[in-house]
Amino acid sequence: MAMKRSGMFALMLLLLPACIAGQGSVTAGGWSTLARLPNASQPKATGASAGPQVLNSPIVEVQLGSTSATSMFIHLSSITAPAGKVTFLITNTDTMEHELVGFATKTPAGAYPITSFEGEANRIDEDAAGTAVVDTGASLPAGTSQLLTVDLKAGHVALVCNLAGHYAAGMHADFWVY
Ligand SMILES: [Cu+2]
Repeated sequence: MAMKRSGMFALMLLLLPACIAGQGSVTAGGWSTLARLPNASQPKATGASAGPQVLNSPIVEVQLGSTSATSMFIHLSSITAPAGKVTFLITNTDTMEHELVGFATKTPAGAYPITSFEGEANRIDEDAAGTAVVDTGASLPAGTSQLLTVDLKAGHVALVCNLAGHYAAGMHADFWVY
């Protein structure tokens, strides 16, 4: 009995790399006792059981960061997306916190007056900026990422980081939904 158990354990260890690789199933290796029916088709490479999950919405990669204390950026992998669900993969590449907020508005992202918000100077007034359609909520700590899927209507979105001083340092980007 003890021998059999250790044998099973060894077998599981052997199988482990195949599981980690995640490509296909172990039965595809040919040592399964189940015979494949002649007309059985290969499983389609879609769906949850076929490796990494595929997001159906288009993905826009967003990089938040800075090159100096007064020069900060929002970089986008695409400045457009079709209307509907859009997933933003937001990465804070910096050593400080950043956030991402997007307003549905005709105002160009860089054209907001810098006033104050929530009692803090050197921010734009989010209450007057338009409807918030993108919002990371809390700030992203340095070196972290966040996936954010939102449903967007056609039009212009002004993306900003509105932590004090960050908008003035350049953290604004225009985005268009068509
Ligand atoms: Cu910022």
